[in-house]
Amino acid sequence: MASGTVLRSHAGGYLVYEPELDTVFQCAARGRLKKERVSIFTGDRVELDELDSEQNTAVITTMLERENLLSRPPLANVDQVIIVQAVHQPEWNPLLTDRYIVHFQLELSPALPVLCFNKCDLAEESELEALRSIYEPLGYFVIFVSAVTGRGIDDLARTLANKVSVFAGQSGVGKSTLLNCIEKDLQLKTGVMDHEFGVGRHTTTSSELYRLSFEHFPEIRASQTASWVGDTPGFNLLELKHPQPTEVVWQFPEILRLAQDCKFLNCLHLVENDCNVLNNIDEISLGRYNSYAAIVSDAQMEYSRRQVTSQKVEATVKKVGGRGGKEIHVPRLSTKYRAVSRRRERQGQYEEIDTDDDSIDDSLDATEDDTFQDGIVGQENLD
Ligand SMILES: Nc1nc2c(ncn2[C@@H]2O[C@H](COP(=O)(O)OP(=O)(O)OP(=O)(O)O)[C@@H](O)[C@H]2O)c(=O)[nH]1
Ligand SMILES: [Mg+2]
Ligand SMILES: [Zn+2]
Repeated sequence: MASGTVLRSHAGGYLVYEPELDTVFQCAARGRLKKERVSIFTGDRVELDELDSEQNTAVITTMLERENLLSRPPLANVDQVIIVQAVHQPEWNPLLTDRYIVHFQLELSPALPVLCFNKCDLAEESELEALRSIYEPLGYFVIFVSAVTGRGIDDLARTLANKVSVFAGQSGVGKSTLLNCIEKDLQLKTGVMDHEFGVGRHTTTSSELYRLSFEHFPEIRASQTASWVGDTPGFNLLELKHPQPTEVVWQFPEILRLAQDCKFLNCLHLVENDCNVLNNIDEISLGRYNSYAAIVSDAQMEYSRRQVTSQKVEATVKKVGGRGGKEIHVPRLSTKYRAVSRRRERQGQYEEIDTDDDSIDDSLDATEDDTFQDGIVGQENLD
C-alpha cells in the first residue's frame, strides 16, 4: 500500500507527496473518512489507493496515526516550531514573542520552540547580544539570521535537517523569504512592508509543507533523510492558547524557579506582599516579567469569559504522587497525546461498524485549510 504526506488542501481535496514515486498526487478522501469525521490536515501521513501516475491522482483510504497536531497553524506531526521575529521592520515586540513562546510550548510540550531573529542586517550587534542574553540562559536555542546578507542561514538550515519544522511569526518578519534562501526553487511569494504602519501585508495565506532538498548546502544534503518545513500565515492574537492563570508561571522557567519557594498558595506573583517572586524580581528580566503579568491578565480574562459561557479551561499541570511521598506538579499532556479512554475506544468501534460505505467522496467542499483561511480574517489585532 502506498503512503504519503499531505502537503496542503487543494481544490476540495489534498495534495499528497508519495516518496517511492517521488510524485505529488491530487487526492480525494474516501467517503468513509468523511463519514467518520476524520479531519485531515497538512502534515498528516495517509495511505493511498487507486494511484494514477498519468493524471497524478489517487484516493486517500486511511489516515495514519498522528503524533501531534498544532491547532494554529493547523499542522500535524510537527517536530519543532521556529518562531521567526524581525529585530526591526516590524520592530521586535517582546510581549508578542513571549505570547508565541507560551502558545507553542502549550501546543508542542515538552519541545521548546527555536527562536529565530531575522533582519539582523538592520540591527546593531549590541541589540542582538541583548536578545541573546534574555533567551539563551532560559534554554532556548537562538539563531540570528539575515535573508539579505546570508548571515546565519547555514545554522538555520542545519536546524531544519531531518525534522518536520514550522515557521511561525507575525506577518512581514520574513518567514517566506528565509525559506526561499534555504530552498531557492521554492520561489515563495514574499510581501512588502507597509512602512507607514511597520507591518507586513499577510502575503502567505495558508499553511503549506515543503520538502527541503538542501541543494545549496552539500554538507547537510549528504547526511539528511527527509526534512520538511511548513510556511504559515501569521494568526490572530485571539487564537493564542492560554493556560489557567495560576499555571502561566509554568511557561516561564526563571519565574517558576522563584515561584516554587513562594509561601502563598495559588499566588499569581503579581501583588502579594512578601511573595518570593516579587522579593527577587531583580533576578528576572523586566520585559519577561511584564510579559508574564500581561499573559496572566489575558488568562484571567479568558478564564472569566469561559466561566460565563461554561467552557472549561483545561489544566496544564497535574498533581502526581502524594501517598507517602511528596505530591509534585508535572505538566499535563495535551489531549492529543493522551491515550484514548476505554469508553471513547468502544464508541469508535461502534462508529466503525456503522460505516461500511467505502465510496469516493469528491464533494469535500470545506477543507481544514479553507477553514483556517476563513479564521484569519481580522488579523489586524496581531499587528
Ligand atoms: N532588510 C531585510 N528585509 C528582509 C529580510 N527578510 C525579509 N525581508 C523583507 O521583509 C518583507 C516581508 O517578507 P516575507 O518573507 O513576505 O514575510 P513573511 O513573514 O513571510 O510574511 P507573511 O507571509 O505576510 O506572514 C519583504 O519585503 C522581504 O524582502 C532581511 O533579512 N532583511
Ligand atoms: Mg509569507
Ligand atoms: Zn508569589
